[in-house]
Formats: sequence, structure tokens, C-alpha cells
Amino acid sequence: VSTPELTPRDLYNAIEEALRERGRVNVLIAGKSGVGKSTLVNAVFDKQLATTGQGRPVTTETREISKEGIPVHIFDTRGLELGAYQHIADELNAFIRERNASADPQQHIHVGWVCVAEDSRRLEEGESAFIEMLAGHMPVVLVVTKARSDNGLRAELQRLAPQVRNVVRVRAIAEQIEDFNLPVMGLNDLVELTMELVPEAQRNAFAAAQVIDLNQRVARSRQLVRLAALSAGTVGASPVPFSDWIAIMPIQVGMLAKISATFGIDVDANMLYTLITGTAGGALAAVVGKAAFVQLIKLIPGAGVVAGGLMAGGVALAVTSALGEAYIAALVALKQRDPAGQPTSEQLRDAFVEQLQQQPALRVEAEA
Ligand SMILES: Nc1nc2c(ncn2[C@@H]2O[C@H](COP(=O)(O)OP(=O)(O)OP(=O)(O)O)[C@@H](O)[C@H]2O)c(=O)[nH]1
Ligand SMILES: [Mg+2]
Repeated sequence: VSTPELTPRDLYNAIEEALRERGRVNVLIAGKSGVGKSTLVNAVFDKQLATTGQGRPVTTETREISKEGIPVHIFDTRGLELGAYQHIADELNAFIRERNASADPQQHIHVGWVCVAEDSRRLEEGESAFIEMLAGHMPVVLVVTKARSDNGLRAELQRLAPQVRNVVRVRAIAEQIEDFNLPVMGLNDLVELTMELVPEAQRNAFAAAQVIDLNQRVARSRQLVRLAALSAGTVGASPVPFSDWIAIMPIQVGMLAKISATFGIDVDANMLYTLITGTAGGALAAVVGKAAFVQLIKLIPGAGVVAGGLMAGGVALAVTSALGEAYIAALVALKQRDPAGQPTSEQLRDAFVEQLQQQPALRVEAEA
């Protein structure tokens, strides 16, 4: 029993209500050519936005369809045609992967609608495989299009495609068969069901985007570390072994400042200077202090008293690099604990010290 049809206005209000605080929802519609994907998109938006037709495949490439004021975007796709089935499925898979690789969760595809025409009375192997692929990315609704008579097909599809969240029968355009008027049906059900899946889909997208976002920040930060380590190495290669520790400090403070900014963490110069000089905590001073420096020089093969001045360049590079890596690891740990939060200077120091102790290049003090 389907619910009585609401007016398009009601539909929009319901969508808006459901989405007010959730941002945009991206729906991907897929299925064999001619099952009525584009027609369904038009029916949902109550407007001719997508080209439809009979005879030959109509939609030739993925099109993002949206309507002013509605935060739902539907990606109408090229039909899975006989002969090019796998090719098109792979293309769609690549498209989804690309969208879902964005650090912005609003760009991800959140929900999938896989369409099967009711008259086909079949779920083919290719369609099952496609559903399985899609369900690996997002919640999927199986849409039975051009609904006329169910005859147990819906239940059968539910059994055949256990990965889908629901099977919904729709009729996107009214039909007259003999003396019977078959009105548009199922659109509300489909939209309502989809909206129920949105919080979960958005959460997934948000979590995935956060990981991507974090990875991107790490990659950018690593680049900063490489640059800083190189300049520290150059400065450190000057022939005065220990005065250069002072000389490379500004490079290291600058590096930490830039990494902080990359992670969107507010730190002031004092906080960073304290982190580097270690006056905030004895543990830090012990780890990166001069004692460790001396030990490091001893550890480097071929380094002796004479080579000391020269090797300091390599040491400065190694220490700066280790400092940077430890700082990145600390920020990742803090972000994973509290993605939106700003760490206090104590939290920052504790996380940093913890990571410093795990850096092989800096572990000399403890082992010596
Ligand atoms: N009777 C009836 N016909 C429909 C319905 N939905 C779609 N059609 C018809 O089916 C034909 C194909 O519809 P499209 O929406 O173009 O199909 P499509 O899935 O987008 O096809 P491709 O773009 O080729 O992949 C058109 O002639 C539509 O009018 C429906 O609910 N009832
Ligand atoms: Mg189409």
C-alpha cells in the first residue's frame, strides 16, 4: 500500500526540512538503458531537466541535475547497455571513487538508486554485481521503475539483492492501459526512504572525507618538513658544531608554525618556541637537547671529532626531519581524538613529546 501522493510543494518542503542542517545530498541513479532513470529524475524534480526517450540509449554521460532551492543533486548516468555493461560499470565506479576522494564530504556521492524495470521481471547477474559494487560505497535503494503489477517481484528482488536498503516501486509518468488510469506513484516513498538514509550516508562521507583531509594535510606537511630539513642541513653544515643548534631553531619554529597552519591549529610563536627549546617540559629538553646531539654525531658512521663540523649538517637535517615528523604525528593523533577541537598548549606538548620518543633519530638519548 503506497502513501497518497503529496503535491510537489509538500515534497520540497519535506526535503528542505530533512536537509536543513545536513547540507547537500548527492544521489547517483544507475541502471540499464531505457529503464526510466532520466524520467524518474524529472518526476522527482517535477521539471523536465533530463532528456528522455525511447528507441536508442539517450543519456550518454553522467549529468549532475539539480533544481534551485533543493539541496538534492541527482547524478543521472549513462545506461548500462548490453555489450558495454562492464565498461560502463567500471566508468561509474571510477566516477564514484573520484568524487568520494574529495576532502569535502559535500562532493561525495551519498546514496545510490539502482533502477530495474518491473516488466523485465529479472535481476541479472551484471545488475547484482553492480549493486554489490555500489553498496560498497554507499547505501543503495533498488528502484523498480514503470511499475504496473508487482506479482511478488519486489519480495523476490529483496531476496536477490540483500545489500540494498529497500526496494521501492515507482511510476514516474501516469499511464492509461485500456480503461485503467495508472497515476504517478512511489515518488514520495522513494524520497522519504532516501532521506532516512541521508544521516548515515552523510556521516560516512564526513568520516571518509576527514581521513582524506587528514592525509592531504599530512602530505602537505611532509613537504614542509623536507624543505625545512634541507635548509637546516645547509645551515648546520657550517663548521661551528654547536652554535648552529641556535641557528636552525628559527627554521624549526617556522616549520612547526607552517605545519600547525596546515592542520588548522592556532599556535603562537611563544608556544612553538617553548616546544622547540623544551623549556615547557624536561622530557623534551632531554630528547632533543645537546646531549642527544652529541650522541647522534657519534652514531653516524664515519663521524669523528674532525668530521664533527661537517656531520652537523646531516644531524641538523635528521633532527629537523624527526621533529617535523613527530609534530605531524602528534597533530594527527590530536585531530583523530577531536577533529574540530583546538588543542591546549599542554595537550600539544604531551602529544609532541609522546611522538618524539618514538622517532628513531631522536631515541639516542634513551639508548645511550
Ligand atoms: N509508461 C511508463 N514509461 C516510462 C516510465 N518511466 C520511463 N518511461 C519511458 O521509458 C523510456 C525511457 O526512459 P528514459 O528516462 O529515457 O530512460 P533512461 O533510463 O534514462 O535511459 P538511458 O538514458 O538510455 O539510459 C521513455 O520513453 C520514457 O517515457 C514510467 O514510469 N512509465
Ligand atoms: Mg537517461
